[in-house]
Amino acid sequence: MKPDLFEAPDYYNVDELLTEEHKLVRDAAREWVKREVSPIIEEYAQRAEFPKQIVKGLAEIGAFGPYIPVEYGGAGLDQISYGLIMQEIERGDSGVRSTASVQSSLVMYPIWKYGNEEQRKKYLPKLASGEYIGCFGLTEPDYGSNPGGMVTNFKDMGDHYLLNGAKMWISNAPFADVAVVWAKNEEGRIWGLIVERGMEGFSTPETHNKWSLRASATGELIFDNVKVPKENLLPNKSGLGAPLGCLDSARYGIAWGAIGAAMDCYDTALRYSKERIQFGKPIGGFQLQQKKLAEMITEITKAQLLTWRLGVLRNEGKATSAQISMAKRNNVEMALNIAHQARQMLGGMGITGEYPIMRHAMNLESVITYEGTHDIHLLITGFDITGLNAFK
Ligand code: TGC
Ligand code: FAD
Repeated sequence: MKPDLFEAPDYYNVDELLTEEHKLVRDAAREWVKREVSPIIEEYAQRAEFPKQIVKGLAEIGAFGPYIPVEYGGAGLDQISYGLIMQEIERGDSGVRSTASVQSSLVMYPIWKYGNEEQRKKYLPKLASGEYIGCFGLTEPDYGSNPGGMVTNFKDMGDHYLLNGAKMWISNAPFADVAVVWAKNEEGRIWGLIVERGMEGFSTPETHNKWSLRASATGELIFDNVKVPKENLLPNKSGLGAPLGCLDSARYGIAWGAIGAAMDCYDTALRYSKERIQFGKPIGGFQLQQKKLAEMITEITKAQLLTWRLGVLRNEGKATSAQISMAKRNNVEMALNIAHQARQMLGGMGITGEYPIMRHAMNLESVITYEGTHDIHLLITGFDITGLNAFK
């Protein structure tokens, strides 16, 4: 892969909207990605392997629990810093951002928000330092967009719960130490349970042959009469709103992350367009290529402003789920379109691992599907503005 010469576009001086702390956090993450992710990521993606050696670095830049309070090992940052970290990591690779998203928003967040003090103290510091890696089990083979239909269940056996069922498409599953699993009790109410690797009857087979998110490990969670200690139930929230609340945090991070992937594709295509000579001049001098670049920077700028504003609303505790949903949908589609356009601008070179564009494009095919598909997010906006539910 070519050396990482990334220069971040900032067409509307969005940097002026950031505090010194935001910029310090962002720049530290950017430097770390250049040093530790860019040189190795292509090789790991080609091998379909998660680079486990970067876990410690992810913890050091605050990517595990950016907004979790310091007393639990988190970085205690605000929502914009959290977003900027996700942007920089996904500039490197969506699969690496996935690992950070799952750890922070889907494992640490529910333990922090829905867990008790003992659970917080037991798990959060280890997750923040990367000593433990977590995963989040919501999706099932027959219940993806419609997680409320889940059939994974647990029974109260007096001194423990007995968990049965299966989850699929679970990021980090193959090597996770702990899983936050959503299951129904005997009354059909959804609760979160912390399941630990090593519990009898719990297995995590890896999902192979993915063309997308190859540097992120995906797998199943299989529960065959797993005895879960009663103290592992997250006691403070139940119902579908509990896992969906975690998704709000993760979707917000993805809205920022997608900008990172788009920036990398744009920056690569812009540089290439000035260097690649055809018909006696740089291809960037042709109107058709300029149209692509002009549209890319316009869309990135719009996404930056949308996401920054959403970050302010999140900091004020005012962002709605539907607002987050809009940003996730818009920014991921924007990034995927830019990846496709940028790939074309590199001609044949665009399909090779010499440049990051094809990897981003393939990764974004997962990002546009997980955390709610593009269509589900359109329906969430449709429901929000009309008050009419078109899901069912
Ligand atoms: P519905 O009846 O609308 O809602 C049930 C309850 O949940 C509440 N709620 C939310 N709460 C918090 N945040 C949200 N975003 C919420 N959306 C809804 C709602 O108020 C209600 O509460 P209550 O108290 O009235 O019971 O539920 P529904 O069954 O009609 O479904 C709605 C729908 C389709 C929007 C929802 O199921 C959905 O979002 N589906 C998409 C599924 C999804 O996103 N799955 C993601 C799995 S995790 C993942 O992909 C991780 S990838 C990570 C990585 O690698 O980076
Ligand atoms: P389906 O729900 O079967 O959808 C198929 C198609 O039908 C989609 O186009 C969808 O938009 C459309 N559709 C569905 N319902 C409607 C409707 N009402 N109206 C109109 N169209 C509709 N899940 C986890 O729990 N944890 C994870 O860590 C995790 N990581 C993932 C990692 C990867 C790489 C991938 C690909 C997925 C991951 N997922 C994870 C699962 C992901 O959230 C689901 O794939 C996603 O929610 C969609 O579910 P599905 O694949 O079953 O598609």
